Amino acid sequence: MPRPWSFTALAAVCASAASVFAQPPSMSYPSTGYATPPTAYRASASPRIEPQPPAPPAASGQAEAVQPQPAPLTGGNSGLMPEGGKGYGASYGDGYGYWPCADSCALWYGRAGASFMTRDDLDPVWLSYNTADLGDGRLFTDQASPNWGWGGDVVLGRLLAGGCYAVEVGYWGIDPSNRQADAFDPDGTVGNATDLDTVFAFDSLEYNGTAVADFYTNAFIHRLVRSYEAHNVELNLVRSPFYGSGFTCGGHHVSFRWLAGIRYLKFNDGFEYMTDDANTVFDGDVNEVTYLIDIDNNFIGGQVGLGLDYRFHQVFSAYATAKTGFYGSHISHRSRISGSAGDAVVNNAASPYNGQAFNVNTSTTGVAFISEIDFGFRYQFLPHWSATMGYRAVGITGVALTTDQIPLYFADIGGVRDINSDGSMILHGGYFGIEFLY
Ligand SMILES: [Ca+2]
Ligand SMILES: [Ca+2]
Ligand SMILES: [Ca+2]
Repeated sequence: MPRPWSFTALAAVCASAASVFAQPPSMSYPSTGYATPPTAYRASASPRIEPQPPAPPAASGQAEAVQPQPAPLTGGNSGLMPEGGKGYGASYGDGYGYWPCADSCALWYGRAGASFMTRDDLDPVWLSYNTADLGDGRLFTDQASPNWGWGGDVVLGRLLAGGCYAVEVGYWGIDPSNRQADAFDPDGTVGNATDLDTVFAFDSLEYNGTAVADFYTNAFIHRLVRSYEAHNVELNLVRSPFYGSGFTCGGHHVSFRWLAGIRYLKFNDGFEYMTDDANTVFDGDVNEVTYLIDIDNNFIGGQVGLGLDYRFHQVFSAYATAKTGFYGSHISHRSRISGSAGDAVVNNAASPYNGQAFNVNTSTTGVAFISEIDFGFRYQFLPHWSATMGYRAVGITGVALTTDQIPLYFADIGGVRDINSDGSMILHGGYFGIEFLY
């Protein structure tokens, strides 16, 4: 692995190698169909080099030690860093980057891009109905089904051991805009037999001296607002890494990677079920009540993974990765029923929670599994640069979701404090980015 003080020597080696080798032997390429490479990478009119046995590492800094091997190109999970040669930058004769498997000048790689992802929705929860027809559900949670959202998607890797390993840190996240669904009085006239009501009894809860249920019954409007947010950070040790090909120096079109590391994933789930008993405008007046649930799931744990790379063309490759891990979770939860006049409170002398507010902040710890599959394609459009497009799906068990916290009996504050964290969900979607290796 090059040290900073040897950069100059290696750079000289690479530069001399680039002028010596026109292209790897034993390869034939179509004469058209590829973009003309930058002049800096175009080969000179050097003679074709006949196949050579693998050369020793270029530790001596001599040009003879950096001859490309005659092996065919392999995937190496990238079109960026082929194996074969021992001299970085040895040959870009046809606009392909024949990068070495080891002993490379390259130390860093990365990707900067964006993801466009969503979460799966749960079975719909029924919230509101028409008092004249119990079968006429007016509001369900899936009417505010999860949005798709954009987010950053970045990777930074440092090659180790001549490119055979890398330490890689990555981030992706999504923060979509909220979804909202409204339900109105079915016939437009509040106070008759055909009115808007909620399926929740709200039991003996009172808000501003009146039963909470009264604010939801014969209401002008019910509103549901749902939100979620996810952020993922990983630190992995990668064998035969993202761009590396140390594992595939023998030269195959198919290669494998493995990885092991740690992951932190934060998933927030938000839910607000609101009512307005005076008009259809939510402006904070005392006749408006909101039932809010907000949950932060934090997962941290170890994972292992396997990757498969397949180069099916000089500049096109495909890859797939599977990861799984075991996680500890820390979950914080809030449930609250309130309005501008304050919190709803239990008004039931027979209840152990009499007088307590329905405003609960609790947290818990647990365990979870997180697994991910990821596949995509890579197009190397310049020797140091690729464009990538892929799809990932992340499955999580042991997650606390808002709609799992709705109690059967609202006055049971103790039951509301207990967090139900046996849910599962999937985050999935596409991503794309520009990759580099230097
Ligand atoms: Ca009505
Ligand atoms: Ca009412
Ligand atoms: Ca209002």
